Amino acid sequence: VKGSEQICHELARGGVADVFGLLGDGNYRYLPLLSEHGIHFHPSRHEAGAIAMADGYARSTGRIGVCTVTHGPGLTHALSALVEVRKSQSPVLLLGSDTPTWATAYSCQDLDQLGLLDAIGMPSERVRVVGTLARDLARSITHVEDRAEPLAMLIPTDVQDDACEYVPTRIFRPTSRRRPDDEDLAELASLLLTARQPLLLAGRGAVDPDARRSLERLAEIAEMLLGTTALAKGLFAGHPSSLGVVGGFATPAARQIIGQVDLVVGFGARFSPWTTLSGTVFSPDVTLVQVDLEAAAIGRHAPISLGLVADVAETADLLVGRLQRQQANRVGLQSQRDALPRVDFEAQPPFEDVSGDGLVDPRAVVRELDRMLPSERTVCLDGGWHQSLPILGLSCPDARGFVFSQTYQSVGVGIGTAIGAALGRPDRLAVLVMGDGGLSMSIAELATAATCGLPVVVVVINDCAYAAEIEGMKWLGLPADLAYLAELDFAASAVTVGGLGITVRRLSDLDQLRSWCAEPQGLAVVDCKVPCPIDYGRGGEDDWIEHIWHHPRPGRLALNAPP
Ligand SMILES: Cc1ncc(C[n+]2csc(CCOP(=O)(O)OP(=O)(O)O)c2C)c(N)n1
Ligand SMILES: [Mg+2]
Repeated sequence: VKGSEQICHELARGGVADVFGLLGDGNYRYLPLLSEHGIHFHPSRHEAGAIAMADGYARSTGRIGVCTVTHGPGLTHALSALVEVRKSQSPVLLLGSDTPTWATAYSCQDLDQLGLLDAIGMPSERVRVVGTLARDLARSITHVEDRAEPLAMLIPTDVQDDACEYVPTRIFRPTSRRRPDDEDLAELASLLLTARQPLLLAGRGAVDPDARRSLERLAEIAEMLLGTTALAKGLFAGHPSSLGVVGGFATPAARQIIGQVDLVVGFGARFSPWTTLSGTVFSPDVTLVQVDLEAAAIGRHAPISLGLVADVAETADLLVGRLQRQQANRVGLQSQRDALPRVDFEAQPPFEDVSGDGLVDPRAVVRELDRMLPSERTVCLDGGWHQSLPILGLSCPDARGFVFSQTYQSVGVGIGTAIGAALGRPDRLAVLVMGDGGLSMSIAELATAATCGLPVVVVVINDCAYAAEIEGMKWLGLPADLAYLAELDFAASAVTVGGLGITVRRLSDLDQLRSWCAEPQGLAVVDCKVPCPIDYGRGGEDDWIEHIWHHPRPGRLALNAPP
């Protein structure tokens, strides 16, 4: 059996139903065969889009996202999206390729791809002979699923052409959940029993319905407040003890409570500068505990008093059992939940509407969208000054309904993730909020969105600027003229690719989207003409941007490292 066919067999056996990619001689040997194996191929228009599609698919479904690009330029095009995948530890398998094993380093598309992938920290392998291909592929699928981290597998073109006897590989899937150390568990239980106001903080490592149930049960028994990192927004949606997102994207009401807690137990949360605002979001004497599957992640960003290297759901279940057996009550007997002010901590913060003169306030747009769009939605975002809008203004049904693809802060990957989410969760409407700079950078994928077969809404916060850079340049006292852009008509771009284009200069223009929502089909681009720059009422140390883009001020830098 030829290598190209073995690839299809192994993907099908691994349960892969969808593959995202862009054609080239590195993958056209097997892409036409996928459909015979019941696998759908979803083409992108740029390789970064293909990676982002797999990423959005993986995050919105919890399943492995598989993508493929050709070697050389295909891989170099894909890089920024790949770094995002790597930094977010998204379960994405990249099926790369390579020039034939006999090619010289002077072949035109030859490149030290393993070196390149190594430089971005991406685990990667190169298949050497067809005899190991099936096994290598089966291993790589289990690796991505088991470790919940990406992997690149490079398959040279001659290996795809070669043939050998095909022996289907037995696929080994881990079943047991890693248990925490007993002593650590006892210590955590006693911390919980003596805490005055404990907070359970869930991160991306806890984004799973199974883990959510266990964590909510623990919060109930141990009377903990609930919060999430930005990446896990929506995990506790609607829960009465939920404060929503903790950190730079917390609502003002939630932030007040967060500043008072004395114990934070992070489950699959890594206390990044976004979550802690470089250490300033919690009170100075707070105790931090971290539960994470990866030992090296404990204490990476913040000083941790106790670290448990274990499965989050398993740890929560064991804690519940222990607390129940001890029949112990916390000292602060009064339920924290009852003591909370009666406000919706996750509601969009109040703002002064600055709409007028043919421009709309994007916060008003988002508020309207939140009411209008079906609640079964996947909210996706991109990077820029506008980035907080969907986080603070759009609710999502659960954590899989929120795709935060901005760990690397690479502008332009959002559209790919939205298309991947649309394909992965056809029961939910994919909604993307992005800037005019980000969309012009990745505009090729509007065509992909229009033809992917599922509805996608792209809301453009069109301020004719790289607004985030205006703020950054102003901060340094520099003229910001270069950060202003010519006005583009994105509604017209949508029409060009066969989608619906809506230009929004006043809120009533959104009525067209309301009609579209009755029976959503294809691509809808909502081009919102907004003032620039908008003062979102942030600034200084309270601003999330301060903790990501600007260099930390001396004295506060200890916690400032990538999320
Ligand atoms: C790939 C990439 N290029 C450049 C940047 C620098 N950058 C950060 S935000 C930003 C502005 C993005 O403009 P837009 O999408 O319109 O969002 P806005 O800030 O205007 O809301 C730029 C250029 C980046 N983060 N990523
Ligand atoms: Mg802009």
